Amino acid sequence: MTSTVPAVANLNKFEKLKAEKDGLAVKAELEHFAQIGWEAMDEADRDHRLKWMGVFFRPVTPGKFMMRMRLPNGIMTSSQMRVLAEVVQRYGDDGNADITTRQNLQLRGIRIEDVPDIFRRFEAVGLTSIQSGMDNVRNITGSPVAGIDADELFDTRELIQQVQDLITNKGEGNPAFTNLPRKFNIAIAGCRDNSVHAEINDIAFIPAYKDERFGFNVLVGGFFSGKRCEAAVPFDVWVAPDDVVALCEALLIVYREHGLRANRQKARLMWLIDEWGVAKLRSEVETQMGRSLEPAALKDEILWDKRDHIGVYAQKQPGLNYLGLHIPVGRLFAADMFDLARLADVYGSGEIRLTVEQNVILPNVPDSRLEPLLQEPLLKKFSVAPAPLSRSLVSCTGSQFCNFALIETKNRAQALIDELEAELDSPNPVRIHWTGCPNSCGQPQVADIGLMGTKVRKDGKTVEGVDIYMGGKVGKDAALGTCVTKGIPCSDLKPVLRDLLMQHFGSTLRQPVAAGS
Ligand code: SRM
Ligand code: SF4
Repeated sequence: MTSTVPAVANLNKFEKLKAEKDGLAVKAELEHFAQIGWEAMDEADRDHRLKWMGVFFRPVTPGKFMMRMRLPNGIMTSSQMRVLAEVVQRYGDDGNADITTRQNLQLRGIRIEDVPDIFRRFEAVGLTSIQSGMDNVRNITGSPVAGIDADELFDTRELIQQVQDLITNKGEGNPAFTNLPRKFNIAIAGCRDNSVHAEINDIAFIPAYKDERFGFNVLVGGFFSGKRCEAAVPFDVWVAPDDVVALCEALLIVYREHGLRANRQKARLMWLIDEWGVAKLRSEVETQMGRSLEPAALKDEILWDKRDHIGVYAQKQPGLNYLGLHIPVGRLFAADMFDLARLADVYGSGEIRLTVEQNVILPNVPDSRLEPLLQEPLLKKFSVAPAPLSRSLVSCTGSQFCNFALIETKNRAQALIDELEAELDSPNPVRIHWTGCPNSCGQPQVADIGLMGTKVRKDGKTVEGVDIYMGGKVGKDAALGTCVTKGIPCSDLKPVLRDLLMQHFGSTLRQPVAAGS
């Protein structure tokens, strides 16, 4: 197949960087980087190519890198969690781990001199962070209760592992997929509640039956960016589970060869769909696969509202339960991580799962172990029954660690929700998502109330503020929310949110609020 990569002179900065040296090449240089230290490293290697190994230079905390894992389907073992805890523990106050909106973990405080040793520890327990940043496929999301949900239609775990193995060559790195035009998101849903936010992925598989055969209808092109946000569109394709890996491979090859590369702002798959139309994309994928694909099933099986899995639930295996623990804004410290690993071992099967709402699930807890587990001190901090507004709070990283951020998010989000929780009785959870800039990592467009960081003028000064999004619908008939109000200074936000919660979500005041508060 002929590549349509433009001539070097027309390449944007990142295409030039990749043409000069593939990102994955730094894998062989990690010992050298560890010896010379971050300040002596070539800047392109340090600031960009290291992301192919999942190691992110943080201009906000120079010398303290972030490491983004790959946890297919958001599932890990207690041994893996312990290794990650040991990694962040050595960095004291600088070390922590955030659960991400892709069912994944990001570690903080990492020193370049430790990276080779960290990778050796990862390998020993089957962890990888490879190809988790830049122009690679991100963590592949799946139903967080795969294999344990009585109502599931398909257990997504093995399939997601197979797709990850293809893309990463079983964690070794796969040069075939390290030079995509841009990032690429894949999600596979096996349940009825669209637990993966299928509509915001470049390719998503949603359950659908055809002539009583189980398979997936396919959506393509969903994405958020600072410039444009689009829900995925139907690909008019149905595939049996056995064809999912081959379809992902073919689509990635077509995208790699034909995706637009001149302008990085217009390089995601949807921009190619704009140029080609869905029918041409499908026919190119069919050519790549060497066979035709079946048209989509007439209906899919996403029939429910989205569940958040917080609480205690019986599994499909009689006598076993899973517990969804609420992790405030997804932030974990080393002590929490060790404790979660211990709880998984003592009460469950040593397995820990993560959700796209940045929470934790402990599966396989026998009925007889439920009571003692619920009495564990960690469950005071990570509750199975959190207050309704905290329960559904999601936040991206924000300015504490992210240099794109226009505002601080996580700490502010939690503090504000605690204050609102004290003032309001709220009958139901309200999904409030904070994101520090228009890149939308915190997915404000899928929220009941989305808050997107911006800069605003107040009293003659530039201050941190938000644009407010509303109307995001998840689960069945998912739809993106839209911006309803622009430029609210964060210092003025509390009464605005309070009013929204009272007007639209049935919250009531516990007692009258003093004017101006
Ligand atoms: Fe994101 C870039 C954090 C999910 C859209 N994202 C970044 C960077 C790497 C920017 C940077 O280098 O500082 C952020 C790292 C900050 C840090 O230190 O933590 C960052 N994104 C995150 C995470 C950690 C947010 C969170 O707190 O959960 C999520 C990590 C997921 C993972 O495990 O891989 C995260 N990012 C998302 C999502 C949500 C999703 O995938 O469902 C989106 C929108 C969906 C999408 O991509 O279509 C998202 N991130 C972006 C974009 C805009 C992409 C674009 O096409 O323009 C950027 C900027 C870029 O890539 O140039 C970005
Ligand atoms: Fe950083 Fe912006 Fe993404 Fe938040 S939304 S993590 S501020 S890039």
